[in-house]
Amino acid sequence: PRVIFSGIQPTGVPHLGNYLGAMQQWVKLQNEASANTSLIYSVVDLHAITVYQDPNALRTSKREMLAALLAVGLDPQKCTIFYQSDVPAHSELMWILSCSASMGYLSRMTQWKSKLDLDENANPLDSSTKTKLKLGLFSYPVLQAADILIHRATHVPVGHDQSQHLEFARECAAGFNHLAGDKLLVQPETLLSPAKRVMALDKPTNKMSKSALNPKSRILITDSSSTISKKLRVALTDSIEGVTYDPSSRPGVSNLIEIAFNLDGSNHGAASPAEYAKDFEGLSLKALKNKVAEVVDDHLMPIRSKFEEIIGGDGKILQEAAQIGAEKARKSAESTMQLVRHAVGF
Ligand code: AQP
Repeated sequence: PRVIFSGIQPTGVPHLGNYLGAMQQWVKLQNEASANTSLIYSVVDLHAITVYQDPNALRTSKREMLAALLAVGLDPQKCTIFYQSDVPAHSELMWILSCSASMGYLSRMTQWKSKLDLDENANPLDSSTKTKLKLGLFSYPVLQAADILIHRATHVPVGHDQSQHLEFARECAAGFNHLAGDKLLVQPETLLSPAKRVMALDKPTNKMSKSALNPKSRILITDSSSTISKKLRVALTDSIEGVTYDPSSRPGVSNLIEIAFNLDGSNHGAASPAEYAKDFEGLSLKALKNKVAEVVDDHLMPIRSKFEEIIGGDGKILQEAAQIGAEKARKSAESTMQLVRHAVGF
């Protein structure tokens, strides 16, 4: 059987990076799934609290994220969609994996460093680092490994920024299996999304991110037509004439082309962003931005109205989806945990 697992943090309304890097791919996998494939998608609230979240804001973000997953086309009957904290076994497996996970390996991870704005050589035991660095932020890749391994996932669709964590999850599975003397946990494969890295509009060398301070750095999947146009109008490009695709010398322009290509490339019969860009060669950058705004707005319009409908309703759709999801996820997790508990001697 093929088991697909992925997660998304409820840290705000998802943006085009989350959509192209994750959610669009999740829906595609759902629509193409055969009978022997199960799809499990989690709103990973335990991960969200690795940096402080206002409790009421977190509750709102969780509902918004679940609504967004339904709005983009995920179907709770076809997939298991659940809040991570509804399945305590994720935390239990994390603890068990922590007991054989290597501190050295976690020290080399880049995500905790970028969250704390530290350089890539930062060491968790440096005196300036260790007061700032919380244990949960340092060890969350172990929780991520538990999320994946507990459902015996065979494939994990993610953006490029998560590849390192997937490698670590495979290492955790191998380490546990070695101690257990058995192939109990499954080593998952990474399914890299075609839109590997959507960049920030204001700084196209950084990835588009929910937590970046500048709201104009990202397009939310709920943004109105006029907000989409405004954000694209001020997106950082360059002063070179005409439209060409060259990510290293023209990161801003190339990012816009990639965004439009990933939403609209198939309508143009283009196989790559470079080929897609040829259709816009003669345009000014202003006209390119208008074109991209149009493509983005056309694509997001139905998603946005579905989202408004779900969020504006009486909450039943969300409640029901969360309940069905939690039940299915608990069952899936429990079947692995019975084997794991026995293997460690409980
Ligand atoms: N810019 C991006 N390009 C492509 N994929 C992206 N993803 C995130 N940003 C981009 C993918 O979205 C999925 C869910 O990500 P997440 O919510 O777990 O958190 P993140 O990767 O940390 O994303 P953000 O938006 O930057 O959130 P904050 O600011 O809260 O940290 C993942 O599959 C990721 O690859």
